[in-house]
Amino acid sequence: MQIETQVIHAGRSADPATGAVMPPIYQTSTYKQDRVGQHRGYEYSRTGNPTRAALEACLAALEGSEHGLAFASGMAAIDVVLRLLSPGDHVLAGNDVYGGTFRLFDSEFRRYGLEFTYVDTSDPAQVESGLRPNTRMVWLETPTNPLLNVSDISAVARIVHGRSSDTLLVVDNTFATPYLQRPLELGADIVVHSTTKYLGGHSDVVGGAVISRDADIHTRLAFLQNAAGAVPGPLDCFLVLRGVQTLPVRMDRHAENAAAIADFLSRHPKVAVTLYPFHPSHPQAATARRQMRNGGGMVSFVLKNGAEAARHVAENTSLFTLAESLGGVESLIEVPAVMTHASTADSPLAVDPGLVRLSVGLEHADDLLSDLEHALSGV
Ligand code: P1T
Repeated sequence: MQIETQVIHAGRSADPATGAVMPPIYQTSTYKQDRVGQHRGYEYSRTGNPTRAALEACLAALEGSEHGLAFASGMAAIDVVLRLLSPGDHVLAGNDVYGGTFRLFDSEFRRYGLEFTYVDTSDPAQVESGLRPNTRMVWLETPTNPLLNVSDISAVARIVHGRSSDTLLVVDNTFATPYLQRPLELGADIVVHSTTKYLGGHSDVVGGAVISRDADIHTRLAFLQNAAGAVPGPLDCFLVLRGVQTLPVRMDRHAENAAAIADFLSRHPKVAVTLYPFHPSHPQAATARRQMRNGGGMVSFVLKNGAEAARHVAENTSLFTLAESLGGVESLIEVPAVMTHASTADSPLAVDPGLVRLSVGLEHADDLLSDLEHALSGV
């Protein structure tokens, strides 16, 4: 099946009890057992819930796997993946990852004896030279948050797996979604998502997911999902399942609008740099075009007048709402250095204070362009 069909049918079937076409929200913590220790597949909702199972099967299928797990947030998903490691293990991560990912790595997992180093993963040579004998995980975001750098997943997978078969390549596919890019098919071992973003698609739910290629890794992750317990509730699973059905049509429009905005910003006299994976000026545009179906809905840009100008633009749009997060139908604007990526301040991952990030929504492109033009005119 093509992904446009999968988003509507994968993981779903009419409810056997009632024929309900939409997955029921099984709002229950526990399940009646027929005999002591004999249940019908579900015993307790931290361990398993039918609405969650439908979402997990759907997301696994979208990433080309059979092994999906849903979590209470993207960070909960990332947390569980790191728990696969042991003290003394080294993680080689991208030097431009989501601020919350860096915060979890740097302030929490480092305390538990994991080592982290950060390189520019868009340059495969830096990945190669960054690997150590104890490297057990390579962590890629592509495109990255917030600079939209693109890493060549196949090239990195060849390097990582060429060196050691037990080093896991993890890709955070939140920005691209499986509609644009399928990391497992390109050689990754594990994909993580913040389903809060494009998969949910409507800014009304917080969630995460982990999809793995290997059944044994999935078994370990499922154990951790139950043992640590950061599971999503059934209503949240329903909302993500509902959002996912329109993922392809939304992503096409997000990308169409984002490309128009990137083009406008790249010609604007007050803008120093425009970052968009499919824009001809993007340093990895060729890799992006090979690896992704379209350029996605995120655009970042640096203002010539720095932090003050960034703040002015972010506070003077009317259609773009000043808010963290991304991937909803409505356009959002933010200043990463002091908002989503504030935790990277004073670290090697610190973000340019003049950078503005846009999550381009599904409004008419002309209205979005006028809104930006108006905000930029006051700089
Ligand atoms: O917010 P949460 O669902 O826990 O997901 C964390 C996360 C993981 N990975 C990436 C690439 C992300 O962008 C995020 C969350 N990002 C934002 C909230 C943001 O505004 O960038």
